[in-house]
Amino acid sequence: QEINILLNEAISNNELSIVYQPKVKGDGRLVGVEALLRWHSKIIGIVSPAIFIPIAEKSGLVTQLTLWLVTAVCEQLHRWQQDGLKVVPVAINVSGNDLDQEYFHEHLVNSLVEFKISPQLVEIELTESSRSLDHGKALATTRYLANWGFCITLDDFGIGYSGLSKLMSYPVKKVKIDRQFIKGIHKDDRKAKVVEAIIAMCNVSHVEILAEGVEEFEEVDKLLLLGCSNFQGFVFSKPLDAERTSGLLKKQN
Ligand code: G
Ligand code: G
Ligand code: NA
Ligand code: MN
Repeated sequence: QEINILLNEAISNNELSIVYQPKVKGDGRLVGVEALLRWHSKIIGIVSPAIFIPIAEKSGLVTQLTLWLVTAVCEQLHRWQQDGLKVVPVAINVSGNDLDQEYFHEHLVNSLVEFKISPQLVEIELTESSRSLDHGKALATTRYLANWGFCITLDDFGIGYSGLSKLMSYPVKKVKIDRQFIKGIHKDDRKAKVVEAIIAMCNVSHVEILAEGVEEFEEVDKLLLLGCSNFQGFVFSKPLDAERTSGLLKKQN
């Protein structure tokens, strides 16, 4: 496909960038950020990751993108630390496809070592890709990364094929409840009940919860009542470029 050919050159053409979306407590205190890819193609303009990530997952190109992002994030953390900023953990999205690759975890660890970044500063958000997977290998890679000290987080929890089984068998520290369950939760009793059940389940296994896609303060209030205390969404902040993220880090110092 044409997009694949262009995407293949995006890295060498310097067309990729990263934005960071804050993760916060109910009072707005910053607890982390999620790194999100942006692609500005010189030929077809801005392309949303919602379009190009699924294509890259099908072609296998996604792992090149992930590894580029990992290196760029480690470089950024290194710069922030050199500037004397108090950094927060940066989450990266890792697709099932990445876990399938032979040397993925070694590349990840090598980037950390190269830039002298503590693994505690990198959170791995596992997203479910549609491609069929080698489950044994994915589990082994995830365990390897957890042993290195990376925080393992289940992304988009509640809408995937294997969320519950991963919650039980993977070394999971955190769960991000999919925004589908969050939107309008303050006026939808069924959503509230489902989220309450997810929270109860996570409490049993000492897994931390974050609500994603929070767009209204009424949702925040409801979620706080239900026992969720970590949030990400437009009501707090959109994804920010590196410079604005630096500004945010300075403010919390
Ligand atoms: O940032 P935005 O809402 O436009 O992202 C759209 C989708 O693309 C989301 O599902 C997000 O998780 C995904 N996405 C963004 N950046 C990355 C990335 O670096 N890797 C992967 N695998 N997915 C990403
Ligand atoms: O799938 P993932 O959780 O990685 O999705 C991250 C994407 O969600 C980002 O691209 C971001 O733009 C988008 N996003 C972040 N906050 C909100 C929100 O409050 N509402 C909606 N609709 N999308 C959001
Ligand atoms: Na994510
Ligand atoms: Mn998500």
